[in-house]
Amino acid sequence: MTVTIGVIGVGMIGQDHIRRLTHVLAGSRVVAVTDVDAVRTKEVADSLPVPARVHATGEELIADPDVQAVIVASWGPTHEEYVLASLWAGKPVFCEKPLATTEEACSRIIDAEVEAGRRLVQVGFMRRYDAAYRAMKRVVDSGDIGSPLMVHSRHRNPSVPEHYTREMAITDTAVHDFDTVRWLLGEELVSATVLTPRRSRHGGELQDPLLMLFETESGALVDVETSVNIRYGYDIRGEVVGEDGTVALADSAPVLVRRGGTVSGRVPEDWRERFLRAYDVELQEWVDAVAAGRGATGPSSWDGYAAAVVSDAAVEALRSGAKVPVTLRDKPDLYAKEAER
Ligand code: NAD
Ligand code: ISE
Repeated sequence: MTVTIGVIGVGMIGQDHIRRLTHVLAGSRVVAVTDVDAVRTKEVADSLPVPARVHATGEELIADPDVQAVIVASWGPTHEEYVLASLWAGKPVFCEKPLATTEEACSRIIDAEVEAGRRLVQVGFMRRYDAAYRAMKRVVDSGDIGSPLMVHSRHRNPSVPEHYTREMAITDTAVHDFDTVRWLLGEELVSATVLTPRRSRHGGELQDPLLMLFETESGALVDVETSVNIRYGYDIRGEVVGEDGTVALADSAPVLVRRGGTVSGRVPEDWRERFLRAYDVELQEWVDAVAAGRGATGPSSWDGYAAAVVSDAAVEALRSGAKVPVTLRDKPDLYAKEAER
């Protein structure tokens, strides 16, 4: 069966997902697209081997009977309305992170999915599909390094677009680290503190970098660094320190060159390069799940909600300088027995 997909938002990641669905992955076809940028939408639609239908709005695309499943890749504040509309239409929806930009909006999505009675939403936390992160989780789960005591997470971007605000270092960037740590440790974060070192001269008005500290339910400590103007490349690092050992992501350079008394290796240019294969696996597993009649797999609305609540607490901690508690609503049964991916 070929899953027919409609894509809302054809910017950077929307186009990248369309490319992989069309030229790399199996079992799906992009049949419809929409974006508030009408010129870009038409260009993207016409570039496909079988040109996609262009819709004027996301709502119109979701209502299209030829669209079996929806990808939401528009700006974060627009996600809620499209995910809710997909749920009300009973269509599986893959939503890029963040699921939505506020706790309340994520909660409304959870309520609608619970009402639908089955999982239909998958959130684009692609690190869970990265081979290195998966290997790291296997080590943690095996117990070989003992109980996790600390996690160090480094999230470095060479630069960010002009519209990027200081809160986005938390809501748009570190939100990946929040999900990764929850998934790696299998527990929730319960408090947030944010420290602000001297600003990088490359960040303009941005408070960059940030150093965040979180406590987990079991009492482990997590520190997350965001540096979003680091210039030298896109660098993602992680380490779990356990009672009996540690596990860390290895350097992501495919080869190291030794020459003239130095060792050097490539640092990825951006998220597309660093997580290329992770996005492939993520979307293929989603397509396969939809084709098999399962509405979703992997990161759920609950995961999107929990990451958003941590983001909200960290934003408050950034503004107040205080330690802020993270308080989650009760977890609906729908999400209780999720695949531990
Ligand atoms: P982008 O600005 O390149 O593209 C966003 C597109 O959405 C633009 O073309 C814009 O015109 C369109 N848009 C805005 N409002 C819309 C609306 N109401 N309806 C339809 N289209 C609308 O941004 P991007 O980098 O592609 O990011 C898009 C989303 O993907 C964001 O939520 C971002 O956080 C997420 N993202 C995730 C990853 C990841 O690693 N998983 C990487 C990049 C971006
Ligand atoms: C971007 O939206 C992503 O999701 C990337 O993975 C992240 O590294 C970057 O900071 C975000 O802006």
